Amino acid sequence: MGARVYSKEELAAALASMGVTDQTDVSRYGSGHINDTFKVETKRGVRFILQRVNTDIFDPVLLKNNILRVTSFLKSKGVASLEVVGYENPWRLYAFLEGYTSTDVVTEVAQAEQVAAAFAKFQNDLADIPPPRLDDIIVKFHDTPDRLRQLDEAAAKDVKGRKAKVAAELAFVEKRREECARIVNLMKSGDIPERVVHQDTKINNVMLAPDGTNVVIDLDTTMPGSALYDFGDMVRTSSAAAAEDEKDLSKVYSKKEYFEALVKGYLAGAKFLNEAEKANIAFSGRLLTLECGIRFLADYLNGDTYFHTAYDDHNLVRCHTQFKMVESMEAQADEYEAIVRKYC
Ligand code: ADP
Ligand code: GN1
Ligand code: MG
Repeated sequence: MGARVYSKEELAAALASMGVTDQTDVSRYGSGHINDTFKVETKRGVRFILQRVNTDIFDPVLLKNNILRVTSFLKSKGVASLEVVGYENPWRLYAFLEGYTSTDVVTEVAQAEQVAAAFAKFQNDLADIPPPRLDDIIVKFHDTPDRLRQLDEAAAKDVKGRKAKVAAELAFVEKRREECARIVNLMKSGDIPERVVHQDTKINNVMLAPDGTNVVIDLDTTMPGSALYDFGDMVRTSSAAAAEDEKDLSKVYSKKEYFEALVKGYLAGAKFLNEAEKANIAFSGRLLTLECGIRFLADYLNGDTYFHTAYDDHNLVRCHTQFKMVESMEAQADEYEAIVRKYC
């Protein structure tokens, strides 16, 4: 889906509903695939992030409730997080995190360790959020077999006539179908516990501070799930040598030194993991990356209705990088298992 265009009046009305009338500039911001995000400059010199929640994907009422619960709980603990300045569905206004940067690819080893530490801390910080259980904002979000079912459905419908073009990609998935249920089965059996986790741990969902005190953002999918969803999805972008939409696949692979930094940073903070979780740390990277590739492929077949795209084959390009990452992790599986053992 290409970016929706908003009129100046529409943006001004949204801002006014949340008490801001002195904006000097409102411009598109960031590279998120889901919401519409704007940076707001004001006469006072204070900056904000204005966001229109994607209501095709989220139930805005449930989402607002979860976000307010999570952010206020973190605030009560003194944890640096997103600060909600206004929330008038489907719009919301966050304080601009000044002095932080955001990136789509890891550029140095230390960054990977810091990002992993930030997500381990996030899971620790939310472990004692008071009941009731947070809502399942997107049901079966990381249920990989269900993502396979959605891919099968998209291929069967083939609404855009794209299926013939992706025979190799579908065959790639087919070969790995069996292993897709491993984490959800371990959750069903109770071997892997449910925890409050982020579920969208890509590198640009962390704001990086020069001193490494990074802040986790994009809290929309913070809900009950497996800790491994977070670690696995982290490996997907934070061990990657190139961007998620790099077209030159020779540049795309999982970097062992970044993976090691992720394991080190995550395990130093995630002391709560049980044996079944630890045993599947390396596997989770492969699985969550495969799952994301499956989602890009399904969206491509569906005619690009879910993720924001900038050009026709954007989702297919993203699918290719994810599958290349999976192959790279498969080729290094023994080394990655050894790294996990070293830090466990
Ligand atoms: P999406 O759900 O579409 O991914 P995000 O909430 O992740 O949207 O926001 C998109 C991008 O906007 C982020 O990757 C980050 O670069 C930037 N961003 C979001 N919130 C803030 C904030 N409070 N301060 C500064 N930048 C932000
Ligand atoms: C989306 O919102 P964003 O861009 O941070 C998606 C993630 C995917 C990611 C792939 C709610 O994340 O699940 O892993 O794109 N978020 C949602 O880049 O579906
Ligand atoms: Mg995001």
